Amino acid sequence: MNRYQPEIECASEDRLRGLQSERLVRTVKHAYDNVAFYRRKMDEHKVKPADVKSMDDLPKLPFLCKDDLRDAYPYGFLAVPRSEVVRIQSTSGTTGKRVVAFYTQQDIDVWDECCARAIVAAGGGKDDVVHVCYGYGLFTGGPGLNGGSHKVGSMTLPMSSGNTERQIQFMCDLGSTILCCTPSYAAFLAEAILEQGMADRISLKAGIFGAEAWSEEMRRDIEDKLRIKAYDIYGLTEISGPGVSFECSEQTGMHINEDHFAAEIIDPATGETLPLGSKGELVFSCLSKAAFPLLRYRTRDICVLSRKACSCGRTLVKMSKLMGRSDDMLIIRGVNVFPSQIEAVLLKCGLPPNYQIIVDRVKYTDTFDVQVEMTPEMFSDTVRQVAARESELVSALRSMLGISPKVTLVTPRSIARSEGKAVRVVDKRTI
Ligand code: DLL
Repeated sequence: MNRYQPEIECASEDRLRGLQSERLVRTVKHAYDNVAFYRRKMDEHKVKPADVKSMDDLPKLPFLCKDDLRDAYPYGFLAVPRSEVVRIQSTSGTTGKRVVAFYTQQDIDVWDECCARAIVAAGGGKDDVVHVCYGYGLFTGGPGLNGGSHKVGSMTLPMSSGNTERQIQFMCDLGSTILCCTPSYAAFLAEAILEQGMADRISLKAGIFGAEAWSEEMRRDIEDKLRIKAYDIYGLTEISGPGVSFECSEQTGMHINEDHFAAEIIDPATGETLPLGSKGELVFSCLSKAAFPLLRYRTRDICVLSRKACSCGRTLVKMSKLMGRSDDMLIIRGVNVFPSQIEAVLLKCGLPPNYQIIVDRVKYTDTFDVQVEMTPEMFSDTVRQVAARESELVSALRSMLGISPKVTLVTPRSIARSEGKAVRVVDKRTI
C-alpha cells in the first residue's frame, strides 16, 4: 500500500463503526450546543444529545435540507466563533440564497486528507504533477484537489478552468501526470489535444473527474483519447467539497470517506432509512467537522451503497454512480441550476414566467437553451428590440447562475403545455 494511505481506509467494519459512533456523539453535542437550529429541531423531536450514544441512534436525529441552510444564510449554521474560521466556499447558483460553508483549519486539513486519498487511489504520489483545472474561487473543485495534491506532496498546477491553449502548453511543458477537472472539460481537452496533434507530447496517466454525471461510455472515450485511467470523484459544498467519496482502481463505484462522513440511504418520499443495496437518496452526517457540522443532510442525490469486498483492499462503503436527483436541480456544465432561479430572473425583467429550459450534450459539452414566451405587447416589437431583450436576459441569467444560456424569445403560448401545465425542463442528455 502507498505510504499516504491511512490504515483507516482498510479498517475492519467494527473498528470503523466504533470510530464513527465516537465521532457522532461528539459532533451531535457540538452541534446542539452551538447551533440554534439543532437545539430547536432536536427539542421538537424530543431528542437530547445524550440520547445519541452510537451510530445506531443516527435515525433519531431530524433531517436537514438545503432550504434550512438557505434560511439560515449566512451564519446560522456556524458552530464555532468566527475568529476560528479560516475559509468559506459556496455553492453555485442562487444569488442572495447561496449556501456558504465554513471551515476551520482542522476542517481544511480533513478535507485535504479526503482529496489526498482520492489522488493516491488514482495512483498519485510525490513524483506526480497534478494539473487542476476545476474552477478556483467559491467553487470547491479547485481548492479541494489543490489541497489534496499538496498533502500528497505532488507538484500542483493551479490552472483553474478555461484557456485551453495554455492548459495544453503547461501539460506538455511541465509534464502533467494527473488531470483533475469535470468530465466534460476532460473530453473537450482530449479533442483539442488530438486536433492539435499533441497526443504524443503529453504524459498524463490518470484523471480525477467529477462534479457532474458522466457515463461509462464517456469514461472509455476519455480514457482512449488521453491514454489514461479515469476515476470518478464525488462531493458537495455543504459536506466539504470533492473527496466525500472517490474511485479506486476497480472503477466500480466510489469509496465514501466514512470515518468523516456517515452515509445513509433513505426513501425520498417517506424519509424511511433503507437497507444497504437499496436505491434511494443519499444522506450525510459529518463526523469530524468543527465549523459546519451538518447532520443527516439530504443531498437529493440518488444512488445505491454497497459493502461488497473491493479488490483494492479498502473497506470503506462504496456508492454507485449517481442515478439522478430527487429534486428539480439540474447540473449544467458543472453548475447547479434550479428552474426557480430562471423564473425569478424573468419576473425581475418584467416577463411572465413562461419558459422552457432545454439541455443537451453535444460532444460531451452541455448546451443550455432557454426559450421564453414574449408578452403579446412585445410580439409587435422590431427584430432589433427583440434581440436587445434577449441579450438583456442572457446577462441577467449569467449573473444569477454563473453560466450563460442561449436565450430565444418565442411567440406567446408557443411553449407546449400538458394538462395546462408547462413542461419546464427538457433534458435530452442520456445521463
Ligand atoms: O460539485 C463538488 C465537486 C467538485 C465534486 C469537484 C467533484 C469534483 P457542488 O457544486 O456543491 O459541489 O455540487 C454538488 O454535484 O450533490 C451532485 O449532484 C453533483 N456531483 C458531484 N460530484 C458528482 C459526480 C461539487 N462525481 C452536486 N457524479 C452533488 C455526478 C456529481 N454528480
